[in-house]
Amino acid sequence: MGQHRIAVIAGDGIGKEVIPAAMQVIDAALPDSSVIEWDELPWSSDYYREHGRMMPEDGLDQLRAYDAIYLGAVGDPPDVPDHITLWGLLLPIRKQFDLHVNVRPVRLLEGLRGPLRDRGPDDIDMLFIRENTEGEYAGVGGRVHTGTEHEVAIQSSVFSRFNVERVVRYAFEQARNRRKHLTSITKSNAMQYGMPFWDDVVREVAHEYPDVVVSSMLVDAAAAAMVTHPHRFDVAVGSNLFADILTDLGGALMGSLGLPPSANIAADPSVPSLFEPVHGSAPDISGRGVANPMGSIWAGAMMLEHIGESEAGERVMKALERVCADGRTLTADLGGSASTSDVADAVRVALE
Ligand code: GGG
Repeated sequence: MGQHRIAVIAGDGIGKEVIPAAMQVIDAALPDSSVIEWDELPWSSDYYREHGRMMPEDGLDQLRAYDAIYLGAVGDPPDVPDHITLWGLLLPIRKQFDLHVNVRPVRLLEGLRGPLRDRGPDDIDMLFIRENTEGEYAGVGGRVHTGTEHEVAIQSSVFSRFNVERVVRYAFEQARNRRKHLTSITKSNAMQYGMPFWDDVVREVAHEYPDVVVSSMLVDAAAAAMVTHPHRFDVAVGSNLFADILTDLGGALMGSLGLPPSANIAADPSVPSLFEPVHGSAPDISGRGVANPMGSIWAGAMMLEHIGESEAGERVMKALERVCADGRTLTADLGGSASTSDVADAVRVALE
């Protein structure tokens, strides 16, 4: 039996391509392939078509026994509606396991060209801390009078003091270990209840971190500033929806949404955390072996660090950076013509 048991949910679309490729890189970075015992779980839209649900009824109980969860992507539109796939698999895991923060680095790696003129790796180096269990994705609401001209849909945001406080504190801790600047993403002008509350909590927690400079930015202004003044961002903390959107923009600034990773961290360390690329299932390119595995490889490096294999995690990250700096083995999203397996092989060779 391996020292670490990882539940693998490759999921849908390109998840089924990038995760197996990245698993080979992770195994190669460890002393031998028995350090991690991978359990591949077929939970996905295919599973839904067969069983009428995205995972078994006791799926969450099964996952609880693992040291971490490694997830690819969910989504198989238009066959299975997106809210079924997300609410049937990823969101219940985040909520049930109290994966309170979603850590998303936004870094332009050396050798890659982002879309911003005259901006290099020194300008684009941010860390997003996304609130991950409530906010706009709390799942509170409903639809009534469905199908009639009186139809109404309500989707409420939920911000609890307990949760916002710990997420904001987590972000301050990260800022303290980086360039000591925290941007809090808000929308307190238009969302007059939840967001002034968010701002209050940020102000209160800030007293514990006098060494960290805090700025508050409206989400729309933040989107513009990430493009016009990316170097102003060090750590940013935002609600579930705001940081979800801004980190896709972050992926674009990195040169491709195929690159950013994401670590969903459990508040209770005895519960498995979940690691995934930021990107979705990309049905438009799935099945062709051309998807970029770098987001999954990077997420794998974060997972190695989390499970106590920091040295292997650092090796994976360095190898990934070497492949980007070299620039010869890149997938089409980064301007190259390499396949998924070419890139994974190149990262494996760069480990040596
Ligand atoms: N990598 C998992 C995945 O499929 N992500 C796409 C997505 O829509 N995620 C929603 C979220 O992160 O809340």
